[in-house]
Amino acid sequence: MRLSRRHLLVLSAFATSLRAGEPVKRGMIVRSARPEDLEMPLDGFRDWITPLERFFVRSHVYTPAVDAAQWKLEVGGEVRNRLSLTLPELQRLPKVELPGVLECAGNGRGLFQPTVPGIQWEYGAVGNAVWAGVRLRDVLENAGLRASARDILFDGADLPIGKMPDFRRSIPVRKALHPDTLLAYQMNGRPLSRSHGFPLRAVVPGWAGDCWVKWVTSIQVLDREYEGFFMRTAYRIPTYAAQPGQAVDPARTAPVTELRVKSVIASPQDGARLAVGKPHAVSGAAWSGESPVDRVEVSADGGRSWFGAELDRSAGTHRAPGRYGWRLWSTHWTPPAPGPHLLMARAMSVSGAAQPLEPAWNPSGYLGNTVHRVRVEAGRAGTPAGPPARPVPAFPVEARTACLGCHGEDIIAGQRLTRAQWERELDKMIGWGAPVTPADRSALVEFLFRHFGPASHR
Ligand code: HEC
Ligand SMILES: Nc1nc2c(c(=O)[nH]1)N[C@H]1C(S)=C(S)[C@@H](COP(=O)(O)O)O[C@H]1N2
Ligand SMILES: [Mo]
Repeated sequence: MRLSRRHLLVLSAFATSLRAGEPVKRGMIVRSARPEDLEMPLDGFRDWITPLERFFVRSHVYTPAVDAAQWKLEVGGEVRNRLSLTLPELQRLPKVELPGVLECAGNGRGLFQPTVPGIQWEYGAVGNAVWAGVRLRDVLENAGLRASARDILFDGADLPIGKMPDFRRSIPVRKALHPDTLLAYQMNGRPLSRSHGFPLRAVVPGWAGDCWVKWVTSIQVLDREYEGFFMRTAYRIPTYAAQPGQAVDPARTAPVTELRVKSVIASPQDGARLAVGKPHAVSGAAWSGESPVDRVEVSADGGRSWFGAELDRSAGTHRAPGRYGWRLWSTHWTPPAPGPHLLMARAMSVSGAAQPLEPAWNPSGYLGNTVHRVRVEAGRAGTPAGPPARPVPAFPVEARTACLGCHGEDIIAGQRLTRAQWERELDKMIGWGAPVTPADRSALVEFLFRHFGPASHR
């Protein structure tokens, strides 16, 4: 057999990733190929521990390749002793292991109505892994916090693209000193992969993924909250009930912190055909920030009545879920009559929080936890016809020149935005360095709005 040069390149790239022990992601929903934003499909909610091959990826910029031999963790700011630690030095501290849910603050954004800009995640920007590393507290105690210490700022080895701000985030000292807050070097028993933050990442159990900084190289102890873009502008939610579709008052917003109670139905999936009069398994996963999941209930009648699901009975649950791992749940439901049926699942936490039936809207699409609804069809033969996938239209030359220098069409084609939202998106991208000429701007907005407007479906 003769192989072309292209084949050899592909094979050698594959061999390199195998040698480096990088898991090859399989069957993921690609929201953006580069930067890498990959979503886990719904059947991932059948696994108690999400395999690395299926774990979602959310990276604002390109994945850095960190050389572990050169790598150091610098600790400074409001401390008595500055530290500079190699990986083996860090690993001399006691090793701690815990299962925990990592969920992107924007998970569920793609379900928001009115639609909002950003990666259009539906359900799977979340996973449950076993994290292992050292307590952040142990590192901070070695450095010696000064009385002025308020927030802990993480920076990673990733570099901004164009003129975008660097991804840096801070968490309050109270959360940083919690014994379950880690600097992890392992995920599911293996060294962190490149996509997930090799060689070191923050693990902030119960808090949204944006706090879980990857590729950490620097920890600065601040006497205040960090004031960069990813604290002051991004990752903020209104502290009051926002009006759907309306701008919020920036003065009345706060950083996203704790995750909300949530459950997702893994099986059956939307459009499934179920036999009438036979019991069918209904199952999924549930999690809930810092307060554990108390129970999960299922409704098959539009929410008029609810019945309890069993926790942790599903196959694959071999160990205690811990305080921050998700819980697999399952129950059975027998379709009483032919026709369409609506299945819903809602989780409640020990603290008394319940998943809402009606969505709570916010302009950046954060912390969406509306009750998951699955439409099934009882008693009819044949395979369901899903909506045909719409092909991505050809980008005109001005869009290719202005927009495809840093990322592909995918991140753009996933959006469903109004003209005003596209105008704001263009301002943001121009600020980051997109070469949009004033003469081309209105044609560009028209193109984007016509193909990727609020009513477009993909
Ligand atoms: C200088 C590099 C650069 C150029 C040029 C650029 N973008 Fe982006 N864009 C980015 C980066 C980086 C991201 C990912 C940001 C993130 O994940 O936080 C992004 C994300 C996006 C998103 C997702 C939503 C968001 O705000 O994160 C949209 C939509 C988008 N770009 C549209 C465009 C359009 C339209 C153009 C052309 C006018 C364009 N981009 C040109 C760098 C660029
Ligand atoms: N340095 C750095 N850390 C980061 C990010 C990033 O872009 N750069 N993305 C954050 C966000 S928004 C999320 S949701 C999680 C995703 O982690 P994962 O890719 O391992 O699933 O990493 C966080 N840590
Ligand atoms: Mo995120």
